[in-house]
Amino acid sequence: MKTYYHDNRDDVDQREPHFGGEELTPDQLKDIGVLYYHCNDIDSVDKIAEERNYVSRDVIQITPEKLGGPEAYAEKLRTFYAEHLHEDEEIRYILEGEGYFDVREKNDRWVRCALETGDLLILPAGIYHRFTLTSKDYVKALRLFKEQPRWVAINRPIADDNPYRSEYLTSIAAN
Ligand code: KMT
Ligand code: NI
Repeated sequence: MKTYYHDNRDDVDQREPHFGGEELTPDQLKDIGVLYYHCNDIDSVDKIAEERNYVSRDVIQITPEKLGGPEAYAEKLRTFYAEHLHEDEEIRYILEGEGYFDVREKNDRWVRCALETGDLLILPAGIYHRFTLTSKDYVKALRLFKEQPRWVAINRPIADDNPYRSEYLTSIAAN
């Protein structure tokens, strides 16, 4: 995985790299509660799932064909790319293909996490983020979840008042 500041250019397709010129270290990610692992096999994923009490999982495959054509695909891309948060951790393990998760750092700048096969990313509850596929338009990812996942995306700014947002901000305040 590569992690860097987003260039914030909105005249360029969201699926392009948007490299802003400055990379971040895993420690800088950890400071905002984002964890990253590279798992070469499913056993290492199972271990993380077990440690964090994830009991269920499913596989999501995103391509224009799977979604029923370019228009439905474009609509899906827009939905994923709306800035939002969840009341649960979001864990994604890339089985095939690529994707970008953008997360907000402390000064509200976008940080782009470029994920490839074998990358596993954990986003804490309450962090503002968004997702896009890359120009390859293909990703197959494993989603881990607990019994009753609170996966509803709550968009910004409605989520500003969400208790999980406050809790998250408190958790990273000392870093
Ligand atoms: C999300 O919550 O944005 C997603 O699940 C994106 C697809 S998983 C790589
Ligand atoms: Ni999300």
